[in-house]
Amino acid sequence: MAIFVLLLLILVASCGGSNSTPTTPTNPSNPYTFTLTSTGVSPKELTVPLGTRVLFVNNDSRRHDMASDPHPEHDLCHEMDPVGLLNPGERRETANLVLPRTCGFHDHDNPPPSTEAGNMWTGRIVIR
Ligand SMILES: [Cu+2]
Repeated sequence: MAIFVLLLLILVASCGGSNSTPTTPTNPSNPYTFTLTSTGVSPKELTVPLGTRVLFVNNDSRRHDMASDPHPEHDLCHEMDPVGLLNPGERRETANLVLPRTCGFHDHDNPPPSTEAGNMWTGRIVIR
């Protein structure tokens, strides 16, 4: 019986040491991030330095098709083009924002009544 208990202790001890592998985050968070939830885009505006890529994260349960203003042409800031359709849980970055200007954007599935604010699915990137 004593030998059985000893074997059991060795078995338990050897199992406990196997989960010490360090985990490194493969996707470091972008400080310039717009988050989409059921209450809309947050924040509504970000000021970023030249050359920045801005991340869009869809934490809503619905899809959102993020596009540059104006609707429906989407030709103000083509750096927004890589973002596009984000299904729930998806995230994607813009291209490098290299021109100092303000890029308005919106959810093409929930288009704004005009290019102005007043819609929960609109926002602005101020590049300087
Ligand atoms: Cu649109």
